[in-house]
Amino acid sequence: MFESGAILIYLAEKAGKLLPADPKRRSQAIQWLMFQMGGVGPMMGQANVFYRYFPEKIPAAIERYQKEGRRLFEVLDSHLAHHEYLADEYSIADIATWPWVRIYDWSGISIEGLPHLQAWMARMAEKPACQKGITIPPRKEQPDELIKQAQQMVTR
Ligand SMILES: N[C@@H](CCC(=O)N[C@@H](CS)C(=O)NCC(=O)O)C(=O)O
Repeated sequence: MFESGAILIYLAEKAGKLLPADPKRRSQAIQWLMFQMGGVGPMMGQANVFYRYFPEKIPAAIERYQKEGRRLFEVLDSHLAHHEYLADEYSIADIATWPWVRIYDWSGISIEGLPHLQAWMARMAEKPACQKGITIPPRKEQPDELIKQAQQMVTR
């Protein structure tokens, strides 16, 4: 099985948890899951590549992906102003999105002036399962070693 969003849908269906059964609410959860799969993950991924890993510093590329990341954060913030979680109830959409958003600083994307996004991040960070999830797999490498591995990955 591959692709994190597909894996999350499979696990949610198998467990009967974290994905609403009602078709409309289920669709909302899947829409936000796809927002992460097609937007937040790839754009923050590229922000990381050009801001942190790529051997050549290309200001226009760094700016492009950081700006797009910020725009996506603003979409999340507006939505979260009226919803406690992305699909109202806590779901795999939040689980897919939070690990990306929480590393905003690594991507060089500001969360200043986005109070609803920040409040959602705090709600997520309070959950024991989220706290546990970010320790798996355990990080053995030092940050320098991680950067070296990422540099090799993006230039091969
Ligand atoms: N499609 C994959 C994720 C791919 C992805 O998000 N890769 C990230 C983290 S490894 C990235 O930074 N990609 C940038 C790149 O490889 O250029 C999934 O969700 O299962």
